[in-house]
Amino acid sequence: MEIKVIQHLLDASEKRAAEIRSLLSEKGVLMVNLIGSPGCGKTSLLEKTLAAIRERCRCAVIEGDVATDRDALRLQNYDIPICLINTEGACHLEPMSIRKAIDEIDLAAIDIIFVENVGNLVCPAEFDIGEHAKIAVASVPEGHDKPEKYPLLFNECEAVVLNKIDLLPFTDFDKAAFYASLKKLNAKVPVFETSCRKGEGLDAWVAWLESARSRVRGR
Ligand SMILES: Nc1nc2c(ncn2[C@@H]2O[C@H](COP(=O)(O)OP(=O)(O)O)[C@@H](O)[C@H]2O)c(=O)[nH]1
Ligand SMILES: [Mg+2]
Repeated sequence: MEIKVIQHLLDASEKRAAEIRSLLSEKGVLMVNLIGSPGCGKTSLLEKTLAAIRERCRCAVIEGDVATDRDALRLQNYDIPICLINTEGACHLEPMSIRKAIDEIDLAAIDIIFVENVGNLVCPAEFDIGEHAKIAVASVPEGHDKPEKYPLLFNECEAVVLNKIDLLPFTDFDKAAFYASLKKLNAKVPVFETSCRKGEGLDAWVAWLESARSRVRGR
């Protein structure tokens, strides 16, 4: 009996996520879901990406945070709609709160919605929030073994950002090992090596976003 109730909840969540995705697709709005550990550089990546793309694409951000509005405040100078979801302890975002945030955004005036999910490599990977693409954000100081240790995320994602490459000389990060384990999980996934600190590697990532946005628009 209990198992049935849990299944109903999951079905409702999946249904809601599918509704969000079809609404966004109908409006030609791409939604990407940035997932990575605390401190890997998700907000820094958003800062650099918005600076690079906002002249060409109209952007909005949904900020998922356990507590505080710190990340949302960091993005306020970009003059774009920002919806903050404080999960009050929950370790991931869910479609119900994403839907509420989306209903606050004028979709006709937006090309890309960026979601910064709660910093965590496990739960956010398990939940469909209606995004078109999950993006795994990894970073050099976390170590090269993260794809193997958190296979669901690296298996499900449409792109990987490997951030903090400026720190390669100071760590024992083994790029070959990182790519080898990623290949086993998700052979064709594109990887963008970036340094948000130095502003490196962002052009290819931004180009990928723009082509993903064109695909959603062309549907
Ligand atoms: N060295 C280095 N530090 C970075 C880079 N990107 C972000 N950081 C730093 O990493 C810390 C966490 O970044 P933040 O964007 O808040 O990560 P988030 O928790 O994933 O949103 C901050 O001190 C950033 O300045 C990078 O490419 N290189
Ligand atoms: Mg952040």
